[in-house]
Amino acid sequence: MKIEAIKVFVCSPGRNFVTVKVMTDAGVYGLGDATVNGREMAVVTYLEEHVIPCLIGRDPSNIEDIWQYLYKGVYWRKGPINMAAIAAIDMALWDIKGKVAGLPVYQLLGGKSRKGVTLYAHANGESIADTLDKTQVLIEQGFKAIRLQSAIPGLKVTYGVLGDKKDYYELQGNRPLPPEEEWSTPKYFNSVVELFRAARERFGDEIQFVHDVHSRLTPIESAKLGKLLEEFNLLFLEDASMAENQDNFSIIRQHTTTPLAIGETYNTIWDCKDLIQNQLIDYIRVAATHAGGITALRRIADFSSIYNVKTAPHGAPDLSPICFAAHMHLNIWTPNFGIQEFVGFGNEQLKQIFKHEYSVKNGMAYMSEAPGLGIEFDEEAASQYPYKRSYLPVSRLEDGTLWNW
Ligand code: CS2
Ligand code: MG
Repeated sequence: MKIEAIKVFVCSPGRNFVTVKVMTDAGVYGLGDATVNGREMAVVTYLEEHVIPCLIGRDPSNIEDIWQYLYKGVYWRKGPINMAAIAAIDMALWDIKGKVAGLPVYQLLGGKSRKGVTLYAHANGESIADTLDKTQVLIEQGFKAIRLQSAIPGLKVTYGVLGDKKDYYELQGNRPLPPEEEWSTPKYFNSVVELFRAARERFGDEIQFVHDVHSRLTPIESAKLGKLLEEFNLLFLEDASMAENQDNFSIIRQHTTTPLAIGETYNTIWDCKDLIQNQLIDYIRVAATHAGGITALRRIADFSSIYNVKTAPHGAPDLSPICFAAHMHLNIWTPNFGIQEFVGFGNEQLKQIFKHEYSVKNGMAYMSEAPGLGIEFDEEAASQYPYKRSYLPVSRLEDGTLWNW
């Protein structure tokens, strides 16, 4: 079997997604997600101009060799654009291999290690009360783990909070230039601890809570927050500090037992090796799309399993259902799986384009037994929603200093 052609599709059913389709001379094809939020066309060009020409004619069954060829062969290794391109090809090759074998990809990884995949959902509110009301709805839907993000009094906009937008797609999909958002750590500290105190008072100790700091604090600020939140027993505090400096987490770890999660902005095992082997974190959150695909995440999961670190793959609205499918196969197999972030299967347009049989019940996701990744991409439906440039916001402190969004 040989790779005959590779097509890249960009569609915008509310927000942009980059989808790769690898076609073989045997008529079997595979799908991959290459979406890098706010820089989608960089990946498209990288794939079309630099990656695809090297793959035509190769044997798609040689997944590992192709991964090594694309990773080491570029010389300029790592980075979000490069690794998203590799990831999409990798996911598609696993999809093909599963279809040829007549098996869902998880069977090729080692079979099921659990009945279903535990999810955590998002509760975002304009106030603490609104956030808790949204939490109540999710609990009634059966979720046992919920991420709480609440608007910060005194700030016009807060990360994760929808404001007047109806969903994440409306929030993320229409930013012709990067919107500027204000951040104030003091104002954040004035409300974040109260959020979790109120949540524990209202919901008791059974529900698991997570919180995403989104890299906005310095290590000692994160250490303070971790200590203040210890009494509320979070499942984890995510992106507690800037991810580039893995040493940040040595400082945080000395001061608090609140579990730490990081990884959505990492692109290779090298970005998180020290955190994992020094047990400075408890959950690694790398995403198949941003960290090199199934082949790469399998390696990171195995490495993490030696150091008591669980996987908690990133599952934001800017990762396509193809990435969710890849995560499902990894999550059902990974012995040290922790939890999967879940923001729903998307809006109605998304459901027209990406079709699958994954299901969610009582806060758990259940596998599709279809061969390969178990997801289909409707090119005709996708063509109804052409690419529309959109950016992530940038953040500034109240004095205008550019900060971490
Ligand atoms: C967030 C993401 O879900 C999360 O944990 O950090 O929504 C993140 O803001 C987006 O992926 C950025 O594109
Ligand atoms: Mg995050």
